[in-house]
Amino acid sequence: MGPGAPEDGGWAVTEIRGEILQALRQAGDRFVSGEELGQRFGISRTAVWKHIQALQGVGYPIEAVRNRGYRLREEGEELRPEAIQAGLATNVFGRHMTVLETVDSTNRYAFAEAEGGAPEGYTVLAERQTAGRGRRGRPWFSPPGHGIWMSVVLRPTFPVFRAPQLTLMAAVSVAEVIRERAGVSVGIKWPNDLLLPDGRKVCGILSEMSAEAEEIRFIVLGIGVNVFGRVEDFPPELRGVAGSLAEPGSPISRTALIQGLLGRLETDYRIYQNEGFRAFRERWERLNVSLGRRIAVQTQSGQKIGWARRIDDDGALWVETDEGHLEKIISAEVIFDPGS
Ligand code: BT5
Repeated sequence: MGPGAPEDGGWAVTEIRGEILQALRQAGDRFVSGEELGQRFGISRTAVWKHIQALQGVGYPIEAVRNRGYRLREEGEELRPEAIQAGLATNVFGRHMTVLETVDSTNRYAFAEAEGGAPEGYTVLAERQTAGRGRRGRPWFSPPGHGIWMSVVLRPTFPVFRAPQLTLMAAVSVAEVIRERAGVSVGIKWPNDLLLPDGRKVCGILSEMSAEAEEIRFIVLGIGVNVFGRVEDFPPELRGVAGSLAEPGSPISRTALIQGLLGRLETDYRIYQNEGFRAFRERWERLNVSLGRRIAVQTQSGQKIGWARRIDDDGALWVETDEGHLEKIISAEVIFDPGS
């Protein structure tokens, strides 16, 4: 049991909602009473009802009937491979696909499948991740039904040193699709974050690579987008820094977003392979919220503070440091507006 508010019986919110869903699935057509669920998870019936409402809000078709309890109907906006593939305009991306109810990490799963020979474009999606990962071992919060937790296997022929640029390319593709299909003006924070207009992070991208010497065997491109969620749906440490595209219950279709993402990513990946990041630079500049900002960059060789000045054809960020040097940053953590 993880830490949590007392009314949640010590469970983390994301865990308990996943467990409630699982219990309803197992019950099939049968109604499960709030009392039974409450006893099972050590929480009150009111707390059960609160979680059910949250799940309904993100699209789970749960019937609630007085004196009988709850039942999960098997339709609605769950992620289903047939529905996603039916509207897919791609040749390879998403043509092989696994959609899981629960997984530790779609990146971990896709990586293992790629080692076993999964082809380029193979896509893994999950309704929830129990150990979603960010960079440097950081966790990625991935509650059931609230987002798009997706990984795509790539088998590029370009050299290892170009791999980080792929994340920048993906940020452009994802930002454009979100703007077009969800109508939210997200901006790109170099290198791998998409931010809402108020600065909260709504999407993170994590590419993980398997390489031998200078040759890439494969890359797993992992994308996490918070689609539905209110402030209180995030754990306390993420409130204020994380945000979602929409409130639960909003008429955004995750299926349509995924179709859009896979389509745009496939097209852009082809362009990138032929022309490199240069072909994306203008699109990146239009979407970026980093340039002109005062930033702190944490690189392997230490911290530097200064102004983000420009991005070059290789996707490197050029920073004018307070010492008066112009430095080229290829990989780093960036903090906006650091205190002095
Ligand atoms: C990232 O790492 O932003 C990359 C996240 C990639 C997640 C996807 S989901 C599908 C695929 N499978 C995986 O296992 N991962 C990928 P980073 O820049 O290190 O940011 C991590 C930090 O973002 C954490 O330390 C938190 O502060 C914050 N964070 C965690 N969960 C978040 C969320 N859902 N929304 C916004 N911020 C979050």
